[in-house]
Amino acid sequence: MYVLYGSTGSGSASVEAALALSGAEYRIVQTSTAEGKHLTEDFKLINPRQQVPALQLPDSSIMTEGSAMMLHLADALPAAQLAPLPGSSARAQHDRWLIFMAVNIYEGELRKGYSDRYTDNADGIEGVKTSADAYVKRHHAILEEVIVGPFILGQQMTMADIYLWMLAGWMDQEWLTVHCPKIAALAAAIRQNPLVAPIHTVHFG
Ligand SMILES: N[C@@H](CCC(=O)N[C@@H](CS)C(=O)NCC(=O)O)C(=O)O
Repeated sequence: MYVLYGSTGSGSASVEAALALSGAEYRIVQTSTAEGKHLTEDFKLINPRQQVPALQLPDSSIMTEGSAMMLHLADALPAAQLAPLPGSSARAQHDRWLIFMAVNIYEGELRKGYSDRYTDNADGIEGVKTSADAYVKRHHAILEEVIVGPFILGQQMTMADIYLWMLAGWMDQEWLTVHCPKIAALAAAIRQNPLVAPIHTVHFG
């Protein structure tokens, strides 16, 4: 049994969808960041960084970093075929774009959401937010150009696409539809998957 420590609308959404689509047995431990549930001493033992998602594996070990969870689940539950074979060129491209999203887009979203953490000067907070917004959009635009369609690598939906569905959920939907129609269509297709639809509603309404 997998145990996912997650919070509504957070980075745990993609891991929850990946678990559901992989047919894994899992349960969610609600760790609402809005209510400060991640700031307890107990949760610090689970993730010293005090962030969600955190994932307990069936052997009781715990991992953090959502993008690493997506890669791990692809390999641990290969029957779901949510990533190209390890070692293949297609897998290299898959991992490349998944990490691209984690270190650029997700990180940029954190600068938007927690702008005060990125400056010592209260007057600088708004600037952090607006530059992060432009940064996130620039990286969505880069991704838009490389999407083969309908999914990032072509016909097969992968963990990278599930991760992108989550990132797309955090975007201004009007901007996304106008500037990144391939991302908007990919996210809509994943949202309509019967296993993802209820998860989408919980996280994005
Ligand atoms: N690098 C981590 C980032 C995780 C992260 O920033 N999670 C946010 C929610 S999306 C969080 O827990 N925020 C609460 C806080 O930092 O106080 C990952 O990719 O999993």
